[in-house]
Amino acid sequence: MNETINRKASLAMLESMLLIRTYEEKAAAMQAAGQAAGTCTSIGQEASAVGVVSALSMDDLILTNHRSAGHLLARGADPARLYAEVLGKASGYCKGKSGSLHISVRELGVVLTSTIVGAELSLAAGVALALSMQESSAITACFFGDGAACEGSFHESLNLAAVWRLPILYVCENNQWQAFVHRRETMPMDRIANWAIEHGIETATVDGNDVEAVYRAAKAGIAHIRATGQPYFLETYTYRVRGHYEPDDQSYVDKNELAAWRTRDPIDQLQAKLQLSASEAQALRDRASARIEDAWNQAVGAPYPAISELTKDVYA
Ligand SMILES: Cc1ncc(C[n+]2csc(CCOP(=O)(O)OP(=O)(O)O)c2C)c(N)n1
Ligand SMILES: [Mg+2]
Repeated sequence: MNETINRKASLAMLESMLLIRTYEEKAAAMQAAGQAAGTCTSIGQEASAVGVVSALSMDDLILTNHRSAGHLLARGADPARLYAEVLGKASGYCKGKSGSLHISVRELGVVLTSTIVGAELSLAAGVALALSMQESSAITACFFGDGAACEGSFHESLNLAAVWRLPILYVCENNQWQAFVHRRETMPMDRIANWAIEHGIETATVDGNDVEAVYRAAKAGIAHIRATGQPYFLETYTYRVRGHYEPDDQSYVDKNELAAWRTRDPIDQLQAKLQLSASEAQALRDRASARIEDAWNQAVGAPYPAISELTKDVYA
């Protein structure tokens, strides 16, 4: 299947990537200025989030990991409510109680953000099983990293999904880094999809910096899930351009490798492909900046939760 993408759809994906980039750059800048807590950005990986999320239906469910802002914004999350969550404000999606690392947004079908590396994989199997038992046609998209693929829960989840025929779109964002350790040091091969093949799961590895290629591959994977009732494994091959979290001086990073990947920036590449004029491109960037500035100001001006909220929404 080779899904055609019209110019309007490509422009929408470009705008979505720009919004994510601007949101995360602002979050990092505010951390550096001492005005926000540390955060994990997905700068350089925006095409993976936008390509996959654009291919999903709104009734499909999403589970994600600590690098989740791109997935949330691509799904339509309000950046003001995301910033409010990071700042601990009452208007945050989880009333300011989750920060960026545990956020869930029920109305957007984002079931959870897992900070336990690999936990989203085992939970995705349960979520997909629940959908199957409800005879829902929705699928479960599970985003995780190459580091999570080194956890035992990765193989447990893939095995169960294959044996129980669970409608899961596994999205492995292979960004070459696992905190401060390069992927080369933790696994013997380059393509994580090879492990999924051994579990009897159909796979594709796609250029994770090409949003149109990611979108097409995700559409094909989703069609496979719907046609066969089997899981599908999509590996988006990409690179984490900033540090593991903010702040991170990246002193451990190979400068040549980083420079080579910077030339493959997903936003620059799509902008060039669409042959936008300098003023058209600037207008898109200005629009993203204005929206993010407004979102930040809204979040800063929002009230903190009342003291009486302190013991609500907690287990003990
Ligand atoms: C079970 C567990 N072990 C270790 C950590 C610390 N930790 C947080 S993120 C991370 C790296 C995860 O790498 P990857 O899955 O590739 O995701 P990425 O950060 O590259 O997006 C580690 C080791 C954790 N949160 N949970
Ligand atoms: Mg990684």
